[in-house]
Amino acid sequence: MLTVTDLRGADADITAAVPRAETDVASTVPSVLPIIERVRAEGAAAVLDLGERFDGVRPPSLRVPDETIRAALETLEPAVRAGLEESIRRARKVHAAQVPAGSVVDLGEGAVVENRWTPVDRVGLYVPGGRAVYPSSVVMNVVPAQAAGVGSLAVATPPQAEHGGWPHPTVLAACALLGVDEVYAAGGAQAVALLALGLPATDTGPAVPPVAMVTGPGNVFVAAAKRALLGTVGVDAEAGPSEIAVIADETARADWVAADLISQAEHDPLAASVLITDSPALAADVAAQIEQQVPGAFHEEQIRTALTGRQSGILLVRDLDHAIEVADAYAAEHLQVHTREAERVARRVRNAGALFVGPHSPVPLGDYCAGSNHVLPTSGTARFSSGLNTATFLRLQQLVRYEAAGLAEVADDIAAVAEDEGLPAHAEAVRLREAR
Ligand code: HSO
Ligand code: ZN
Repeated sequence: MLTVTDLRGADADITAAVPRAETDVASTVPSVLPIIERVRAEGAAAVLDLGERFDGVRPPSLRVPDETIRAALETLEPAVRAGLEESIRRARKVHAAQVPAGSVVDLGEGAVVENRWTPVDRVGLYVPGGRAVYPSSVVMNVVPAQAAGVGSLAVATPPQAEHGGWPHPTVLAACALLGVDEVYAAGGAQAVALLALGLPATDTGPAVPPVAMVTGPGNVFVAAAKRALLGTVGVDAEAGPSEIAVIADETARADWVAADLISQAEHDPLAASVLITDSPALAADVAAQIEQQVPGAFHEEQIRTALTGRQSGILLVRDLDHAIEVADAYAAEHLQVHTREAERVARRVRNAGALFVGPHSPVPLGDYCAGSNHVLPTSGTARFSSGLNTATFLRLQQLVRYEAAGLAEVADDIAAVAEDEGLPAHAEAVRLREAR
């Protein structure tokens, strides 16, 4: 199923060997603009009408009542509840450890600059409800926001015909476990507009204050709406299809590597699964294992499409140094390392959303219960960005506190540069204070 590309030759082009799937968000932006304008003009009625049109059901009310959220938690299967609770517990520990300390820097007598981290006031989280319903993603978005100290959190998630127009009950239950009680039955571009623009109070419902940031995965319409509203609100990165790369040598277990590659292919026909190995024998074993494991899989067709797509494949490399070079060029969302001295190899990799070290740290562990976050940079963006984390929801503010002596110390420096920039009023504002 997986195409083999031999990169062992001296003239092999690594960059060309790591092709990727692409979704075209830009061309979808024009189609979401009228939706955003309708929500701005008509408020809740527009969101409900659009839900009826796009999700096939009109929710009984836009805001999901507390009793509905509570009922969803009460009917949640105990094993799923326990799994989500463990996921939350571990994620809370890891994300609490990410809160930056801030600092006070003394630059001389009467000259202090403080670096202070301040949480965003209010965040809107989009939770998809179509092909993929992921309560685990509710955890991964809410936990860092709460760890950052975000005071107000609203969730929007599509109404579902099979649940009487309310959102998916496991998503509601996850909200309840996380202590989120403001949930709207809204999906797609209209949900992003609702969160970003807010709603005025009407006779049918109270006002919805606009959020400062919208985060969370979604389809191309959600991504386009976030792009269109960027600036009005802050947004997180656009999540592309899932990606897994595995660096493996001949010590790796082919059946485990194959299972890990299949696991992420199950997400999406455009998902990417890439094996990077210096062992032709392992490559052959993994390919054979895939042929054995895929038939009969629950998402067989989707997995086949993903594994045979041009975004997936086996890359044969000369040695582990070369493997690291290829992994860095690819900059996978998830990178597993199954080699001798796996940790030493992993520490040398620079570009990856998250690294999974050794045979007992498979990506599904990180998807649910490692404590790490599963919202990670895709499509090579790990070269310059991070996964969702506590700092995503924090702003760095600087408090500048200079006294007369501190200002006097740099007054001439300011004046010289300000005059040079042709901005004498800048110089004057400082000199005035010296003239006392
Ligand atoms: N692997 C996905 C996250 C996820 N997996 C959610 C299972 N549920 C992110 O790339
Ligand atoms: Zn996954």
